[in-house]
Amino acid sequence: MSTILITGATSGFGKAIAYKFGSEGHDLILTGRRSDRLAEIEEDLKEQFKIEVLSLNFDVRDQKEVEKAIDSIPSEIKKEIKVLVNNAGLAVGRDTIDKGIVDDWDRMIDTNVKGLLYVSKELIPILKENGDGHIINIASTAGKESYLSGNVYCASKHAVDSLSKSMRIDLLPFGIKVTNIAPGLAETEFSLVRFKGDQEKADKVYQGFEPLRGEDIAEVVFYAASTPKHVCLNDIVITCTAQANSFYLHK
Ligand code: NDP
Ligand code: 8X3
Repeated sequence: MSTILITGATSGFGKAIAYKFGSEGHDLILTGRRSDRLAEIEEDLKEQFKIEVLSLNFDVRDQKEVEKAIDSIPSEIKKEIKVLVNNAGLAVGRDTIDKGIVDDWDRMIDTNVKGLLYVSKELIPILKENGDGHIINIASTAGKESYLSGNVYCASKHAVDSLSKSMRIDLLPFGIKVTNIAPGLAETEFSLVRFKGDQEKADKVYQGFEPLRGEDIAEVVFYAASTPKHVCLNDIVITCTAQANSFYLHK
């Protein structure tokens, strides 16, 4: 059983992915900024599944912190890491570009693009060394089509889509698989974060249809990580049945 490192494991997709891999007996390295949540999830996973769980509490936007955290992983754990799930990310705000807030833009670009790069930079040498590595990037349907007032979030996810393609090419000589997963609307804390804590606004996003859940994404991530050594799922778009793409949602 290999060890899986999941960024943004304190809620939503990341948490669901942790429980899925944990239930299948994999050891885990979980990351996030909310240390109380990390500790709670770590304890529960250990108790339920009798697996090893290491929590790393850092902000993916801080390159030095990322470096320090990954460096702190004990070597006996490091050598078991085969899968990196780059999941940490967020949308902040839903303004048209002319009304955009610079701090929102920075948070999205720094987290979704630069954070993903910083974590990957630290993990790639480990995956190279260990062999049979796999990077799974959580992109979005927002990275396939830009929608009204999605501007910088959509751009950041287009960047993830593009980085997945580039990583797959650059890492070919090392046998590292790269899978891009692009989910559509899913009910997590995503909209609560996007609307800066406005629960009513967040809830409205998912009214009138059945959105995806974290568990749906976890199943897909697990499937992608379970294909034979010679098979790489490159790009997976997953929406709820009520959604066709960024533009068409049947309520
Ligand atoms: P959540 O808000 O539920 O989870 C986001 C996770 O990312 C949290 O664990 C959060 O942890 C972590 N995170 C955010 N910023 C940072 C940071 N600076 N440093 C470290 N960790 C961070 O949302 P989702 O589960 O929905 O989102 C997960 C990913 O899926 C994101 O990349 C999102 O863009 C993408 N996505 C979401 C969709 C949706 O509709 N929900 C659809 C398509 C893609 P903490 O706050 O503790 O740091
Ligand atoms: C999240 C899905 O459509 O809200 O990436 O941008 S969407």
